[in-house]
Amino acid sequence: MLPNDLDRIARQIRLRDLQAVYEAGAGHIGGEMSAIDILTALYFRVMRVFPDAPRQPDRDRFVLSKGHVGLALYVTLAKRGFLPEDEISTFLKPHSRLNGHPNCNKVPGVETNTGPLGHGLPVAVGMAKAAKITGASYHTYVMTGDGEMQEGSNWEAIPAAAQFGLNNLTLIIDHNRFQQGAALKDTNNLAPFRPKLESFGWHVSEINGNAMDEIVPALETRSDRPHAIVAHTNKGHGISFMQDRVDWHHKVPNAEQYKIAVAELSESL
Ligand SMILES: Cc1ncc(C[n+]2csc(CCOP(=O)(O)OP(=O)(O)O)c2C)c(N)n1
Ligand SMILES: [Mg+2]
Repeated sequence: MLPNDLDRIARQIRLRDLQAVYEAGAGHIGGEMSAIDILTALYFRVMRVFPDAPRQPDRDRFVLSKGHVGLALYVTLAKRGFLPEDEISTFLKPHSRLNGHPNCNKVPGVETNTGPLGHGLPVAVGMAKAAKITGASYHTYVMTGDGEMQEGSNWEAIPAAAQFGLNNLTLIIDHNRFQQGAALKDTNNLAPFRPKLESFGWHVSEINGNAMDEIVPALETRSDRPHAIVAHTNKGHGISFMQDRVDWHHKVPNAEQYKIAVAELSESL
């Protein structure tokens, strides 16, 4: 799939995500918009996945460690054929499989439960290590938030991955510069990430995480070490009035804002 096609799919996923947040009256729209280009590249270009056989042993693994944006993953999985697209309208409804945070026992294609920040990377290290032990050929990808990197558990997993020589592991940090209620720089500012990751023995790439022509080659990069992609993104990317505004971490658009956002995202579908 070419970058232009991927961009079109990402816009469609953004639009469906926005609609679902509006209808459900809840969601984490800012961090969903920042992550969707990377999710699109993973599921529509880079990863080996089997929507009709989601547990196929050779499948590549993806762990959405920033589980609060589970909706973005559901929309991506639905578009890729893992679940019916019309199921998205059940998001957050009683008895729906599509909870606020992803549940691997309910949703096909979800590899592990996430939501409590700081757990996805340690789990992904385990998945990659398991592949080394068994000789399996799958690659493991994991996405964390930049605020999430403040969780100490990540900084135990990072040197372990280097020690184990996990060249079958790719960490993507969605570096949108905001966490919940504050900018990263005004709290425990871990940026810049690159020197810290390099000092732990990782191979590091730094990209525009909302530009398909940078995302795809970075995700396809392989080295002899675990690979971290510091993806510079915009929280709320694609919707002008949400971009880089701290309050859009989990605010829900009103009717007027919704109309504007739909118009912006529909522009070049
Ligand atoms: C352990 C833990 N503490 C707090 C929360 C509540 N919480 C949900 S999202 C969030 C902010 C995360 O910021 P970041 O990782 O930068 O995510 P993004 O900007 O991509 O939405 C917080 C504190 C949580 N889910 N888990
Ligand atoms: Mg963030």
